[in-house]
Amino acid sequence: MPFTIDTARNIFPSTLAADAVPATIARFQQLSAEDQLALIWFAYLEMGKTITIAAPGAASMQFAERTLQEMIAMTPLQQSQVMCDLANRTDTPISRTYASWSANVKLGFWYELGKLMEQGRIAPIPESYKVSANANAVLNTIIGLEGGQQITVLRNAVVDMGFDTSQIGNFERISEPVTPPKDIGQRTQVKIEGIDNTTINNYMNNLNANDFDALIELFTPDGALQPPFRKPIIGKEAVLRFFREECQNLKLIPERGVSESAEEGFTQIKVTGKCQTPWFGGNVGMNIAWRFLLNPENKIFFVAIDLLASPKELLNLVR
Ligand code: ECH
Ligand code: GLY
Ligand code: GLY
Repeated sequence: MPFTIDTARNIFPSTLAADAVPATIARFQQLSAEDQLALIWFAYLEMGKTITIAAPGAASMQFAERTLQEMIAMTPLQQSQVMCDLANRTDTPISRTYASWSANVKLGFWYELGKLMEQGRIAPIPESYKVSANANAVLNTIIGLEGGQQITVLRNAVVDMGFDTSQIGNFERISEPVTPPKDIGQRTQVKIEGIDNTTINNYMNNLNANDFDALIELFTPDGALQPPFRKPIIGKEAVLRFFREECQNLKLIPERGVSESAEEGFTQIKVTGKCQTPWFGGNVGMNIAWRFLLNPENKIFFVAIDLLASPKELLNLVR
């Protein structure tokens, strides 16, 4: 039987992803908007003791600037209302604008708001705010997670805020400009123990070099990429857009892998290792598995990226 995207998703089924992340997000979504904002504030302060976040590039901030200025001019009550509307996904002009932003623009917006809240230019979360018992339990869960899982929970919480784009129809998507790929002389080459496959090496090296045009040519026309805790993104056009919008300046550090032949001349390859986001650099290493399915021409038909449950999973290369 030929592979479909659905059957491809099940390769290497013993891979253990960090299910704590979607489980925690689901509990978070049940909380009131006030509790959600306060919880993130307290989580952010707590995490700030051990990990530092890099300032967003100016390029990604220019898009949020007008909305930030608009908020600074509001009364504190109005400012809190805007934040609650975002968490509640209420249909307001700002919630619509927010929904049109890429993940990095949304994160940059909250990064700036956090600074403004500290300075008192945007209504802070009152120190005396008492979160509900449920919110407190979710907060404690988040504090107990490993760093890569913590920042994934935070990222997902932020990305899910704002008005639901599927209810807007046509709108202009706003994301940072795409920077040119790294010069050939600046590029790094990965070495993966147990793997000697040009497509896999080129995937890692091109992604590390921000060379998305070369990267996308490694995929079949109907190929798909499944980011952690998300549905597959299908087809070259959509995958290329994802690379340009969400994958600049990542650092992939694959360590080891296993390659096996699959049905119909396909090859399945699992690689484990680490990945860093430009937001936290070397401060937070995420434990990652890549599960590739290559067609007989060595093109990528499917790749899933999983955030692993624990560092122990880095050694799990069984089928
Ligand atoms: C304050 C209180 C009020 C409410 C809010 C606040 C601000 C919160 C802020 C949060 C900032 C959070 C950030 C999180 C960033 C997380 C980044 C992650 C990146 C993961 C990337 C991965 C990449 C994997 C991939 C690989 C591939 O091979 C293909 C592509 C891809 C406090 C004001 C809200 C400021 C900055 C988790 C795993 C390896 C799939 C991308
Ligand atoms: N400094 C993180 C970013 O702009 O993506
Ligand atoms: N958290 C995976 C991504 O950047 O899409």
